[in-house]
Amino acid sequence: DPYASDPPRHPALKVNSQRPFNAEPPPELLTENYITPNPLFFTRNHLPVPNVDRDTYRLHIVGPPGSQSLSLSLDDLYQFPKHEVTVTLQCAGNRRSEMTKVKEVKGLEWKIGAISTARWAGARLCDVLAQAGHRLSKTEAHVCFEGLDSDPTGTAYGASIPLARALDPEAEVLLAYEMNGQPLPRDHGFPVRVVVPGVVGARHVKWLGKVSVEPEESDSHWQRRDYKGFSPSMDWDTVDFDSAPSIQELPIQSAITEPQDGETIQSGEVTVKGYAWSGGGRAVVRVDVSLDGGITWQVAELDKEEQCPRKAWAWRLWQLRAPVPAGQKELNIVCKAVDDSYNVQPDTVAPIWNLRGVLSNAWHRVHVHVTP
Ligand code: MTE
Ligand code: MO
Repeated sequence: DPYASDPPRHPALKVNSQRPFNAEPPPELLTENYITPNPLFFTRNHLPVPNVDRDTYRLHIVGPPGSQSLSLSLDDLYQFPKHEVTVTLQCAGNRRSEMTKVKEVKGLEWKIGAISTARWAGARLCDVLAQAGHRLSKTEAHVCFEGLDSDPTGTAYGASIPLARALDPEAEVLLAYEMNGQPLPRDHGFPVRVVVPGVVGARHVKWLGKVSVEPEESDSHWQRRDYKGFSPSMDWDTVDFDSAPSIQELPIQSAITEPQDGETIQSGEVTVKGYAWSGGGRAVVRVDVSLDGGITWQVAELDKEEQCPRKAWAWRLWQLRAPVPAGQKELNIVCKAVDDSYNVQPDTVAPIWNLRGVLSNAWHRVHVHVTP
């Protein structure tokens, strides 16, 4: 059993698949803290967790002719300036279970918890690439990452990002060796993972073994044949994966973590809580909440953790305390967020349905009963 040496996990996690291990924190724990505690951080593994020895670990940096290849130990990596950044990581499949309700899709049934936030520390990728002699080239180029996890045929997890993002110090792409002040937990990439602020989780390659600069995107299955969005009209017989770009920055997203769907609440006052986040460093500027299915709206209060314009890498937690309208036996609570480019969420799922169930960011809806 290749999964026999997987690490122990927190019992509160909601498990979507045991082998490989995929799990999310329950909604009420998700927004209890701005920083997600490491044991509750959602986990998305495609393969068994590799056992990496910190002393013999080497990170290989390879590039085109003219650059220098490097083989870096963990101690070598510590010699680069240590950079820290708070980043929210979201899986492209977050909230896929809502798409399944419209029509079947292929993928894990994530609810609203395939998203978490941590304070990451490590070397900046731009500093490491500079040491290897990389400069921005005029031709389009990509930085490809390979994990040390692999399937029975020896194929490793891989993904890539554009070289321009990797070399931009303001983009703060990290080769991270710390998560919330601790060495990376095994499930989250020990000893080194990539952190690409504002970009879909799939590019944050864990158990990083190799970084290479290439003229093309990674030829990994997960870069070329997955994590892409399509028209609702596309099915598995007609889809052409080469016709769509790989997902990088993610669209505006929000969800309600409290109360939960089907819950019974007291009349009087209701407290609605949730998270909001947008990709590409776009800040959340507003969250609107409705108690009547989207007819009337109230503006939620955003948490005090502020976001830096153009570098809003982490989510914004929010809440609304509001009177329950007298005589209501049930409430249809809805939330939607707006980012600083005034991007909004679509109101329903059907128009954004896609066969892989990615980019699910319609208004989040929760139905609750009210006791008099
Ligand atoms: N890196 C490797 N090596 N193997 C993986 O399976 N999964 C990716 C990404 N990096 C993956 C990986 C996906 S799809 C996501 S959403 C994030 O890791 C999840 O990171 P987490 O498990 O730390 O939350
Ligand atoms: Mo993912």
